[in-house]
This record gives sequence, structure tokens and C-alpha cells, in this order.
Amino acid sequence: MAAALLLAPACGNGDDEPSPASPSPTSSPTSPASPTSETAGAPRITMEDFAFSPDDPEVRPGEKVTVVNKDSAAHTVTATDGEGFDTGSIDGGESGTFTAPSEAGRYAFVCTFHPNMTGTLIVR
Ligand SMILES: [Cu+2]
Repeated sequence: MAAALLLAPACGNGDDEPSPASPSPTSSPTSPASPTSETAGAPRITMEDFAFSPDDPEVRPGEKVTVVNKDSAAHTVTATDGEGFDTGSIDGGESGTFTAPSEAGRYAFVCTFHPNMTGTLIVR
């Protein structure tokens, strides 16, 4: 019985590169569009997909409201009463502001460019 010596040519481990062991625990699915940090209490209205969100924002009398247009088209927030408030035209990707009426109540508003975009500002 000739024992076959298996000559394992112990390969010179010339490749001693440190394995990039980065067990990155991707636990949270990174959302591509992280919402910008909102100041607590600061009311804001988003225009997206030709709609206001929320479409019934609640604000305080005389409060400054930020309006963010996420569409590519220009929009406005314009009180239908005429003398309530008006952001004027806000280009796509831009933002604007308006000041809420000083009297409590419900104020319907609309986008003057797209009359089907409507909402109601609730001042209380
Ligand atoms: Cu519009």
C-alpha cells in the first residue's frame, strides 16, 4: 500500500487583503425624498399632482403659511373671497408664503391657474 501523499501545495497566501467586512445593516429603507425638516407648528401646504395637501389646513389667525410647489407647473393659493390671501404665482419647485386672515373662520381657496385645485383654510 503506497500511501499517496497528497502534496497540498499550501498556496502562499499572498492575497492578504482585508476583506471589506462592512456589515452595513440597511435596516431602514432609505426613502429617496426625505422630507425636509419641518419646524414644529409652522403650517405648510404642499402642491403636488395638481392638488393641495392638506386641502383643509388649519392655521392660527395671522399666521404665516408656507406653500411648497412640488409640481412642475405653477400654482397659487388664492382666497376665493378676493381679499383673504394670495400667494401669487409659485413656479414649479418653488415655494411661497401667505399670511392667514386674522379672523377665525373657513376660507375657501383655489389655484387661479387650475380652478379644480381647491381647498379650505381653517383659521381658529
Ligand atoms: Cu395650479
